[in-house]
Amino acid sequence: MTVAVRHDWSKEEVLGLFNQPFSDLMYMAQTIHRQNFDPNQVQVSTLLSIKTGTCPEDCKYCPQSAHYNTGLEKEKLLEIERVIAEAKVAKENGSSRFCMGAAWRSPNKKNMPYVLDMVKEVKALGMETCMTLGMLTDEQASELADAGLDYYNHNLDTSPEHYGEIITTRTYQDRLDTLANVRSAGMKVCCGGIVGMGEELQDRAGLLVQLANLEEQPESVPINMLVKVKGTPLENEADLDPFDFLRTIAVARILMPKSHVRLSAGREEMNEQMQSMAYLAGANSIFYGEKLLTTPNPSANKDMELFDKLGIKPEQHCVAHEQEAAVAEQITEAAMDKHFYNADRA
Ligand code: SAM
Ligand code: DTB
Ligand code: SF4
Repeated sequence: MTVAVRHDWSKEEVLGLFNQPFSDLMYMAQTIHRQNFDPNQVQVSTLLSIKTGTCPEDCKYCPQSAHYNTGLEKEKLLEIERVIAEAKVAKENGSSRFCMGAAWRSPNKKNMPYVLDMVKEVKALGMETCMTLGMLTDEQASELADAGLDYYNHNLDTSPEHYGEIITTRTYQDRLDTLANVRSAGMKVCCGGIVGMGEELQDRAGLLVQLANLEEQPESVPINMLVKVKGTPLENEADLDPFDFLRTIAVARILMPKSHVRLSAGREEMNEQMQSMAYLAGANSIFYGEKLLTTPNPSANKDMELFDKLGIKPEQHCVAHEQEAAVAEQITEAAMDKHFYNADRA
């Protein structure tokens, strides 16, 4: 069944979705999820920080900002051999996508050749590649696309209204410009945000409206629960009510029916029941492996145990899907040709 993807959501409509009775919202999200995805498959990505700390930006949630003292051990751009070795381990452990993140405002001229080599080498292992390196010019986006980068992650983080409370060193429009450069270079977009940063329901709705109303919706939508890191300005932020988190996932699923919605940072603080509810709400992607960029994530064993309990299987690499789809198309075409050939002769 096809679901129309809308790009004209109003904040009022989206607030209406959020404010439904919980059971109705979950039912709606799960129905849409099943129309578009296998509900028992979850896409699995592994993250690696390829350059850690001393970032010039002032994102209030981030342990890597040079503006805050979080005691983080900083690290220069990793050697390519180390990146390949980590990607191999991720692949052996069942990850289909390898996401490399750097604590940069944007990549500079000197870094680009190293980063492009990383993309090529990881891709040669047969994995999907993703990077998050900060803002990109259209030229940088094209270089990454030419090297074979599949996804670029760049988050809007929150609503336009709440944004100024969280980051002052780059604007919302800067982020939209990078997303446009990524799109026009032909890469897939991974874009989402963080909840639990003291925002209002209006802001969670506002973020999702921005994402859903992009000219093309992001293929991947990470919903991060704030990881409160000591030393950051948000370290003492009040916990978001878990049901508000689940509602955010469900509304993301309804607004972006064809996107993978990622149950992203914050899983270390969530019990199995909470994570299961997030899958029920339509989340179908996770970061896998015991570290995100700098903070802990549940161990791979723990995730596999939960997958087993729930009957969830990791989604296979998309290249396999693309190949299957191509073969299916050839078979259909051959069958059609035969049909029309016979029909012509009849
Ligand atoms: N420096 C690049 C940039 O921000 O454009 C890329 C790396 S940055 C760490 C990637 C994303 O991680 C951020 O946009 C933010 O959404 C998420 N993130 C960072 N710190 C987080 C935290 N403490 N809790 C949840 N998400 C976080
Ligand atoms: C995203 O939305 N979340 C990931 C990824 N994209 C790069 C990062 C989460 C980082 C959490 C804090 C840390 O580990 O440093
Ligand atoms: Fe830098 Fe990215 Fe952290 Fe912001 S989120 S401080 S840009 S590493």
